Formats: sequence, C-alpha cells, structure tokens
Amino acid sequence: MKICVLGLGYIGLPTALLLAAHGSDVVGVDVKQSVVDCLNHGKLPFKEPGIEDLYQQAKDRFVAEREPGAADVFLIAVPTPLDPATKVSDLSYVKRAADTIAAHLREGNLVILESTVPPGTSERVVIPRLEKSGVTIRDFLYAHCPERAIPGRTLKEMVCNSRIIGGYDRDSTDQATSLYQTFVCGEIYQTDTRTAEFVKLMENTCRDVNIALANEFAKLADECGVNVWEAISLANKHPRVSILNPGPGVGGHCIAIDPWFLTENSTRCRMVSTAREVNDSMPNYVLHITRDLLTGIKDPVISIFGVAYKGNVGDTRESPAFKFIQLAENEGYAIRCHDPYVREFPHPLMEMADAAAGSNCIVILADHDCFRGIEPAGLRMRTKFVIDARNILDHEQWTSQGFAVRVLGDGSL
Ligand code: SAJ
Repeated sequence: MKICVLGLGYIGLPTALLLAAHGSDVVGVDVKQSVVDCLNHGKLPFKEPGIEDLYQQAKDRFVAEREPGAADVFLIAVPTPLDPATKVSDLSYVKRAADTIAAHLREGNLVILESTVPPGTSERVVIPRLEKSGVTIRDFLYAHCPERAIPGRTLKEMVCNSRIIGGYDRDSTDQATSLYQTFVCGEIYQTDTRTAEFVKLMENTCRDVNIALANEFAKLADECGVNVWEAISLANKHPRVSILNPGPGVGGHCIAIDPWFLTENSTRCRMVSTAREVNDSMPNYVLHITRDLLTGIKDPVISIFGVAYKGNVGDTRESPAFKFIQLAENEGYAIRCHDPYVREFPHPLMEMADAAAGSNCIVILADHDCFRGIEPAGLRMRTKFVIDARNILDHEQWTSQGFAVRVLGDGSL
C-alpha cells in the first residue's frame, strides 16, 4: 500500500515512520525544502525519544518529497495555528493540503485528517475541497483520526494510546481503523467525523481548564499564606480529587490553542475562555513575584532557566517564556536565557554558568529534570535570588547556599 503523509512535523513524521516500519510504502511531503533534504540525507529535523531507531527501521520504505503524487491513502498532519488577533483557527495549511491531494485523488482512495480542527471542518471545508478533484465523497473514503501523543513520549503514545476514528461513513471508518491497527496496540473507538473533531478539542480543553484551576489555587494560596504545593498534595489524597500543577503558564501547540477552536463560534460559553485567560496571565504573575523580590536592585539582571514550553523537550512553541521575557524587558530587566534542550530561540542561549554569572535572580520556567540537580554553590551571581515557578529545586540546598528562594504559590506573596 502506498501512503502519502502531508506535513512532516512532530506528528506527521513519527506517523509516517511508524507506517513505513510496519510495511507500507510512505512518501512524506513537506513544503520546507530543508526538512525534505534533511530526511533524505538520513538526518532527523527534531529530537524525540526513539525516533532515530524508528527511522532506521523505516528508511527503506520511506522517502521525503516536496509534492505528493498518486497514492492509496493520503494522511494530512499539517499545523492548524490560531490567529492571535482574532483567536480564530487558521485553516490555510489544511485547505492547501486538501487542494494538493485533490489533484491526485482517485476513486477508492482513503483521506485521513489528523490535524486538530474546529468541529464541522471535515464536512464544511476539507471534503468539499477534495471533491473539486471530480471524485465525490461517495467514491472516496474519509476519516478524522486526531492524534493523542504527548511530546517527549510521542512514539510510545502513538503505539500504546487508544484512538478515536471518526469516518464519513461505515466503510471509511473501517478502512481507517484497519490502517491504524497496523501499528496501534491501544483500543480503537469508532465514531463520526464531527464527534471525533469535538472529542479531540474536549480532551485538550479539559487539561487547560484543570491547569487553570491549579493556577488559580496558587494565586489564592499566596493570598491566604498557604503553600499551594503542600495543599494540592494533601487534597489529592482524596479518592476523587486530582489537581494538576500550577506553573508559569500553558504553552505548546495544542493546549494553549485548541480551546479557542472549540469556542470560536460559540456565543454561550464562558469557562473555557476564562481558563485560557487565567493560564495566559501566569507569566505576568511570575513577573509580579520577581518584582517583589528584586525591589530596589539597580539594573537588575534575570537569568531564565528553561525557555521550552515544558520539561524535557526542546519545543518553544507558545512557550510562556516569550511573554515573560517581553514583559520583563519592557520593565527594564536585562534577560539571559539558558536551556540545554532548545536549539533555536530569538534570545541568545547561554551555558548555565554564563547565564548565571553577574545575574541577580534565576527564574525556573521549564521543569527540565536536569535542573533538579543544579549545584547552586557553583553559580557566581550578583545577588542570590531564585524563583522556582515549577517547584522542582531542592529548596533546602539552595537556602543553605545563601539563596532567597521563592516558589510560585508558596504563600509568601
Ligand atoms: N502544564 C502545567 N501544569 C500541569 C501540566 C502541564 O502547567 O500540571 C503545562 C506544561 O508545562 C505545558 C502545557 O501545560 O506548558 C501543556 O503541556 P502538557 O504536557 O499538558 O501537554 P502537551 O501540550 O505537551 O500535549 C497535549 C496532550 N493532551 C492532553 O494531555 C489532554 C497530548 O496528549 C496531546 O496529543 C497534545 O496536547 C496534542 O497534540 O494535542
């Protein structure tokens, strides 16, 4: 079977490689020439645990191209960004992918959309564009199969997690199910396209709202003089309570964006957008703690440890670090950045010792495991302040080295 995967990003590439490793002939298509060249020279455009080994298993059945050709299956895994001004989904990449597939679509082909989209997009936008090929939906198969893998564990989760497959009709759902069964060990649950689109958005919105609740608890704990981390761990002893972790904000290409896709056409909902606002306010809140700690210091310098959107990944998409840096610079703080996972960032990235040297305050924004073991005695700071927005440091150790330690939600603001 020949499969054409459009979009070789964090989801498309691992999916393409898994399909190839399980016996399909896969053409991976990406508009970026650099990604195509990189893969055809045996290199991978990003890091993800296990992907190098998977590439070795897949490479004889995988080739990267700029344009698609005829295939049995087309799988769309292109980005669906959010227009920051309007908070409305930008479906231009999905539309372009559908248009390029239309040029090659034949009767009996299966088209799968993995990209996250607002409910109804398959019927209203994608299928009509595919039908411009002259082949109608009665003569090709279509399913929405939203991905569920978490960056940092993408390959394991793509294989082990359960999946939702929403087909246009019975035949579409069954054929898409058979394809995913070639590499998915988890359960496959079948539904229609619109429900599958809705379920995916509910999943990420649920996580966003729960993180917002944890962030709200952190702010309330500060007002009440309570340590939120201790309080959460005690509350979570209740058999039906499971509060998530507060933090400096929600980043990544999914959770910070998908809730807006769910509500973009709604006139009825409040909680989802309020949660988004709470999470988007967290960089300001961490800056508020910073300001409180550094009052009176002349020409203050802040060292940010961790500009990735979360721990142990090098992805900075929608990272709360961007907003924190912009707000801090606007207030006159000089910023240094250190992140051992991130390859490219608009702000220069420095080694840890250089970023800390002469600085007034370290702000931990990403919970990389390697930060847990930092030896504070080796850091040559101008003043010894540290703000742990993720609660990952050994605070006793830092205090014993003369550091004033503030933890997000520690009750001291
Ligand atoms: N975060 C917190 N507190 C927490 C958990 C997370 O502040 O307790 C922050 C993280 O630091 C990060 C953001 O939230 O900035 C999102 O991180 P995440 O690890 O919760 O999720 P993602 O964006 O890496 O992946 C999510 C996953 N969705 C769910 O868990 C419902 C993943 O399964 C999806 O496949 C992925 O979105 C996606 O592509 O949609």
